[in-house]
Amino acid sequence: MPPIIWIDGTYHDRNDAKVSVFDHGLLYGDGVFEGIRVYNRRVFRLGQHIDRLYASAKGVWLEIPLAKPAMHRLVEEAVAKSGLDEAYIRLVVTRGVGDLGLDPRKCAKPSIICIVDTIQLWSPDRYEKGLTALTAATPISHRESLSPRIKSLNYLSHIMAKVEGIAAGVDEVIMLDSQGYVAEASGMNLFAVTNGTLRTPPAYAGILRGVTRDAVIELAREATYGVEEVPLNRYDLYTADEMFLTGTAAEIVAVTRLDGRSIGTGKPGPTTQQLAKRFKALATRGD
Ligand code: PXG
Repeated sequence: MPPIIWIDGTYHDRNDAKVSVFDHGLLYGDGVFEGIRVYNRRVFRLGQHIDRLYASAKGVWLEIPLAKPAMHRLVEEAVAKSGLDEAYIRLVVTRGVGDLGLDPRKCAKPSIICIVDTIQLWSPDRYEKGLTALTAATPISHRESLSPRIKSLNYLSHIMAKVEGIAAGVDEVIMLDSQGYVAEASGMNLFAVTNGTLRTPPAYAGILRGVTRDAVIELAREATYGVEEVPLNRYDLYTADEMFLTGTAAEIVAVTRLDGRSIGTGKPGPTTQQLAKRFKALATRGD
């Protein structure tokens, strides 16, 4: 019965699935994670998620005590055990138990956690009407501070941005990078559509390279849309015909109002709708 929770080799019930207060994942946000979807009992792009997890770990000098093929098997086994057709997987690797100092060498062994559960998405009316958003004053972290390409356990800047959105009564926030270019939403990548061309910030510039973002770029090219990975300003969003966000949890969702301006017609546009349909087909097909 879900949730299925696996910690360092043992399955646990929700009530006894616990980590130590000396785990540096808790004490310092020292660790990495992935959020992954299951459609029709098949894990969507597990290979890409596992590659990103190991790259994030490498980026923070953390060696995952499990080889990639074994991590693959662990996730597949946990999903099978859940019996869920549609699910959300949270894979977490923490630095492990250490002392109260921040030295990671004091942590004997990283902990691996795998949770399989269901997920609450935006309500259906948000997909129909699109989201409202504002530009947050909180920027994403500088690429040479904590690289936004690392999916780390430290999400405080994204949470602070989210709090700005909550305080202002909008659904989502758009975050800028430290140079003022448009970067991403609180847990989603962003696209602007102008004259049939999709534009999205370049992944190497220091944003999370989303698995959904990559899939949408492939689908858009298949559908003969132009796709450009270019630095974007807020002006490019304000003047776009359509704008949408992509993420594992949300899939594809339109933004129809940003900083008090209507984007395009103020309704989810045809390109967004078409790509959302194509994404659903791809995800349920499972490749
Ligand atoms: N940017 C950031 C900062 C993210 O955290 C994405 C983009 C989209 O990437 P994927 O690979 O999912 O297409 C993410 C996604 C949530 C949530 O509740 C989302 C993420 C992490 C934690 C929670 O929506 N990551």
